[in-house]
Amino acid sequence: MYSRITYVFILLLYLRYHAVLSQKTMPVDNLVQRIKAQVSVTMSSTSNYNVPDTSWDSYNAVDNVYLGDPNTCRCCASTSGTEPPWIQLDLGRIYRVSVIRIFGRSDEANMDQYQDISVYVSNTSLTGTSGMLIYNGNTKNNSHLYELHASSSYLFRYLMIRRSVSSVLTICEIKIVQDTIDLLSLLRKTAITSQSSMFMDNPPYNAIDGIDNYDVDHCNCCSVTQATPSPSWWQVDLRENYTIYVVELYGRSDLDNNNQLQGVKVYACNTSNCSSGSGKFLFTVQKIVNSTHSVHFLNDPVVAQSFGIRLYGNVLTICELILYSDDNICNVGWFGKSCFQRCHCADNKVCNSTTGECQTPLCFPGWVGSACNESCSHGKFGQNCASECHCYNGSSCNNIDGLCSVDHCASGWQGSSCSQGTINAGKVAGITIGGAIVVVCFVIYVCVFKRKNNKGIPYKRVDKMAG
Ligand SMILES: [Ca+2]
Ligand SMILES: [Ca+2]
Repeated sequence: MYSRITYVFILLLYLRYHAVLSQKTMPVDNLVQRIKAQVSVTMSSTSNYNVPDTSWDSYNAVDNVYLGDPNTCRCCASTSGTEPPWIQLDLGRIYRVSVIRIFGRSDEANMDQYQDISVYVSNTSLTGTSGMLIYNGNTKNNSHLYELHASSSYLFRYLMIRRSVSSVLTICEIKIVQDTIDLLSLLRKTAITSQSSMFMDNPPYNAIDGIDNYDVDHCNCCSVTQATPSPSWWQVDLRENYTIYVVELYGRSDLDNNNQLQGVKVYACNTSNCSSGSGKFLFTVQKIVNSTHSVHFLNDPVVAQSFGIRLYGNVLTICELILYSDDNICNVGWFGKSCFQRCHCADNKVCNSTTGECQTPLCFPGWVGSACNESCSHGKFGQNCASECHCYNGSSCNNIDGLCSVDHCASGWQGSSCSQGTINAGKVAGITIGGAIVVVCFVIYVCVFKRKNNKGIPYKRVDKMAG
């Protein structure tokens, strides 16, 4: 009986822990069209074939038309063929991207104009040799489409498609699927939540605790207000501005009471307070999908510091608010502006995008600090920098494995990290000589003692013979 209770308890603990650590992402299609005003396209040259009846302008690669005969549709970008060609897309700032789709010509007779390409991405403007290579080869199965999927995310501002030999490059469209991440999962420790009143023990923080459970009566994971004063409100202050693309709002899972979320109005503010209905109105929750939640893709991404949710004449129950953003959201191991700073968190999860603080306070060996970005001090290495290296002449050692930067250890130390003590050669010689003297003295003493005893034996023998 007890073991079954223990098992259930451990299972519940696991589910709760797992829910807290899960990281939600939301793909948003198509970034290029949504930010078109900021996008620019350049090419190594522009074809003049059949111009002006058609157009091969670089802008055709982002005109949102990608099927049809390019000789008449005026929807493809093409180079002249006199140089190793390239086309470059500048998104205006760094974005987090999950999928890149590159469309070639729809007429197979000219497939060679978009085969054998290399795709590079970068945070800085690309030239003929720079950037990170993310694809090299041909389209699959003679398709007119390249579809590149990131294993985690691509993070870049510039994208360049190149061919290595002088030839024509024709690209009919470039589409980009933006990858956004659950912003509050990174800000739980710093965001400030509040609400108009509290029903029983259901505090405002429960609406951002990351727990995938909407059973308000049992999970202790939803925020709940009283019905009065009206309107009921809940708000979160992110403490700085972020760009939000999608809002996902979860209410309670029991059907009878999902009116505690329906009809709520959601606002975004650029100050710390968003509870009064001021700021930018985003949407009203009209109906609850799957009885528990409501998802809103914002047509125009909103830049805001705080979000407020208001409901008139009823209890307001929010089991979870998820804000999807890609602002300054770095890949695992990076943080800071443009994601140029490293964090070395042992949990292998993203660190705080601003401060670098790890979600779990444990660093990889060789690193310490809340962002795990401080290398061990001179002479220290390993987990928590708790080990010491003793390299020759006070030389430094590697902060991770303790390997010395020179071949030799300081006197008295050995091992690859010079952290194992050894016995000094002079001491060894002293101990050896000292030991030898002791042995010699012992031998002499034994000999003298024996000779002395031997002199008395005849008397004893005499005594025995006499007996
Ligand atoms: Ca096009
Ligand atoms: Ca919750």
